[in-house]
Amino acid sequence: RLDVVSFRNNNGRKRAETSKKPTDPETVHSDVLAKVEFNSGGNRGQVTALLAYQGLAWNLREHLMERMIATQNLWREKDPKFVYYLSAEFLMGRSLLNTIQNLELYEPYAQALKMLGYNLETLAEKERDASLGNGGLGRLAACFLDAMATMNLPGWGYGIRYKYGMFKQIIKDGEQMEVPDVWLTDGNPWEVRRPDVVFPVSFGGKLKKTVTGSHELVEWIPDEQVIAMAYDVPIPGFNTQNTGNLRLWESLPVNEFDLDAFNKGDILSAYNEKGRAEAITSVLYPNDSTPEGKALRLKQQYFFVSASLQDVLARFKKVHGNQFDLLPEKACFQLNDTHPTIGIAEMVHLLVDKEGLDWEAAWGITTKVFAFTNHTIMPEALEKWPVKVMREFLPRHMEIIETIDTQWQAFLEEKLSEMPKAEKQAAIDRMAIVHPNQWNKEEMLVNMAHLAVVGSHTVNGVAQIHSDIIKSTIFKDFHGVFPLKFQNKTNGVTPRRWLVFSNTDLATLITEALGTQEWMTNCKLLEGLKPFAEDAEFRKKWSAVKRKNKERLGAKIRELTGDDVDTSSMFDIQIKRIHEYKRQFLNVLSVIRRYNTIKAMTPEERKSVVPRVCVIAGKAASSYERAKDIIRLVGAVGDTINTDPEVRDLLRLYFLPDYNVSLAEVIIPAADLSQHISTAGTEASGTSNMKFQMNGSLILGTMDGANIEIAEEIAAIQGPDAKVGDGLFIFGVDAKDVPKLRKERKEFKTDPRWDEIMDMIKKGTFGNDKFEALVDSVNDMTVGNDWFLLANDFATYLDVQDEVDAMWKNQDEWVRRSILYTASSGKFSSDRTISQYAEEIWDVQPLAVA
Ligand code: F58
Repeated sequence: RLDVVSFRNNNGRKRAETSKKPTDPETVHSDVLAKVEFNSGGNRGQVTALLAYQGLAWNLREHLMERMIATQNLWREKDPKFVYYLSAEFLMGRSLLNTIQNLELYEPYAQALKMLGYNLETLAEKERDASLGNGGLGRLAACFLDAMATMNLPGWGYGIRYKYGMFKQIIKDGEQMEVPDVWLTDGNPWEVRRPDVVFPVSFGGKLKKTVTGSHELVEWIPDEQVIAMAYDVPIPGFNTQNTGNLRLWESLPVNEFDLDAFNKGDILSAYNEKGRAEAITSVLYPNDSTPEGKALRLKQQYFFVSASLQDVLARFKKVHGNQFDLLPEKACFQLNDTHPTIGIAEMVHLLVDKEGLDWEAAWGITTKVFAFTNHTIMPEALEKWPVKVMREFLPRHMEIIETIDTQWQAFLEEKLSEMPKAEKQAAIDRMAIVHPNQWNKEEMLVNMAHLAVVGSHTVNGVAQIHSDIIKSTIFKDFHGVFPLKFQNKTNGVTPRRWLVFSNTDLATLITEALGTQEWMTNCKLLEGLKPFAEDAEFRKKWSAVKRKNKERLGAKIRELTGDDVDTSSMFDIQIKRIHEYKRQFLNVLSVIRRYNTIKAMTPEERKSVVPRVCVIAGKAASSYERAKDIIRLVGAVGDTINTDPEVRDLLRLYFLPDYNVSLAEVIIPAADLSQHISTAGTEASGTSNMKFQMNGSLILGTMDGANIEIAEEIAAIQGPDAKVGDGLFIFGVDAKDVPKLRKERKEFKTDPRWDEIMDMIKKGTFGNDKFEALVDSVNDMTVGNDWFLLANDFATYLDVQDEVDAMWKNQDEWVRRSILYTASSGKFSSDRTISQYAEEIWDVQPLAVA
């Protein structure tokens, strides 16, 4: 731990202390005891682990609040331009260690805890993850908040305080079961409830119109109203006093209960309103396959966006009164995917209906303050709301959207006036915001992505290839009209959580080598590790750290599965949401192939096999049957392999349950190899690939998403002779060939090894299931037609797996590469991403508390 302290002392740089709170171990100890006693009524003599955790957290929250208030005071005084990151998801994970380390208070807090009889790391595990997100998109939002705070950028996150976050995944008899994530039972010491910050949010009802002269006044008379109450979650920056804020909204009834009904003796319906109001923020993304589910999701989106915009406008008006033309100089709203897009209509509604601006002025302001990020081209994820649903819940907004659409189409008429008539009309139809459902022409839909593109000044993808693809596919026509609107912002991840705090030994070694901890906020400095890749002594230390991290993961595997694994084996990892396009199935096929190969070997031949421990983890959406089949297959194949005495010393396969941020923090630092094997053109970016690279895990992947840019950086650090792909294990078809290959898949001649494995699965070799639907999805052209081209990539995938084995046998080279991975990972810090957003989209400048 001493080494770790050395990078906590801020390089001797002095900085102004705004914090008055003493932080010596004795004071912290007595402070924590006071919290235990006064906040939770605990007994000083019997501080349970939970009480100790809570006491500590409450104490830390005071530090955070002090800093947050100083930050907000400065920002209020200077009135800089702010960015508001609107996101239905923030996948924050745990806060305790992240806070302590960001505030550079590790030593006194660890000591204070020792006095209480606890170890800080052990205690940290008492905290429930804040899992207010599904996957990459939600975690990206969390990394962005970290970067914004660290870089002193004036900005807040705005989202939903779900009572139940991402479900807990339990595996029962090989099958995924979803259990509600009851994360708030013990309270949440990291948030501050703000009963003073409340806004009404309305739904339903009808419109009343009065015409005076040429002016039409529209009044929305809703038939349902709830209250949005704020919770503030302070976001510590690293190596700065600045502390950001994530404001999450909870939905409450306007009246605790209906007194009328109560008095009439109808006790049950007296509580109805309460239940209905609270349902809005109760669960993260409820199943949207039923109309009720759909309606609730739209309500969630409108709920948090409306509260956020009202909040921002209220603060703006305090300073600038009604000078709304100044708004674009003071505020920018980043839409994290289409989920908050209804904000575009809400802004028009607030400016026109509430503030009395005329349409042109309101629309002009609106298009100057919104910017939109797209995260996927998967059609099922591109939100389209039935006009019927939208009109029922948001009649005024539906009307506003129709007006926007009419004006948009009129604009296109003019803009495309050179085009032949039929062609022009087709283009206009393709770009319409409100259009018929392609499967049911009777039904009209609001295309939220189209609304977002029309209403925003900038549209960006999340990796270069993805930004290029959206310009030539889903937004092709729009790109033709507004070429300059489109940008790329390659994703990034916070090196603090994903390297410095989750892999402290590696961070210490890096700091020792570079002689500074500057790299933690200036990741390009990691390039300084390059010469160390050639230093045998350093490589030894590097391997020792990896080995220790593998011991830690080994212990976790034992805890979760009861099995011991050999930590000298290669740890081969694939962790991400389970989805057909991410191709966990392909991974399992190669594990089966490996199993077959080992089975066919003589004992002598087996001596040359590279032992592997394969780990897969991730959640499947509750209604996604094919993804759930994949989980069952991993379990069944794992059971066969892990209990086979001829094979289990050379190969293991585990599915680790309940993948979340905290589990990722243990897995990633321990990976030797990580797999990012989506069909080229399907994964927008990926972000775990960046986390693995930072932690020196070699990458086996396709030329997809950010893998491509990772490969470019790894090539660049090797010098001018290296080609993109050198140093990684790359395989698979090219994104540009995918459409053609899909058409030709029927004629594709599958590899004999593929056929053999399919037969094995179908025969019921693994468990008592034959996985028919799953097998058909990649073989039977009448059912599944192998949309993600597993068969096409199968043979090259096996070849590249052989290359992996060969490379592993040359450990010097393997470790050399591992060091070069970390050395070349600087680009993928979220600090870089955020500074590009700040400069190229938001026009927001840092403002640091002195
Ligand atoms: C992910 N999207 C992309 N969506 O798949 C990934 O390539 C990218 O790196 C990441 O965003 C960040 O840009 C993603 O995570 C979701 O989780 C949706 C949320 C709403 C429900 C459907 C899934």
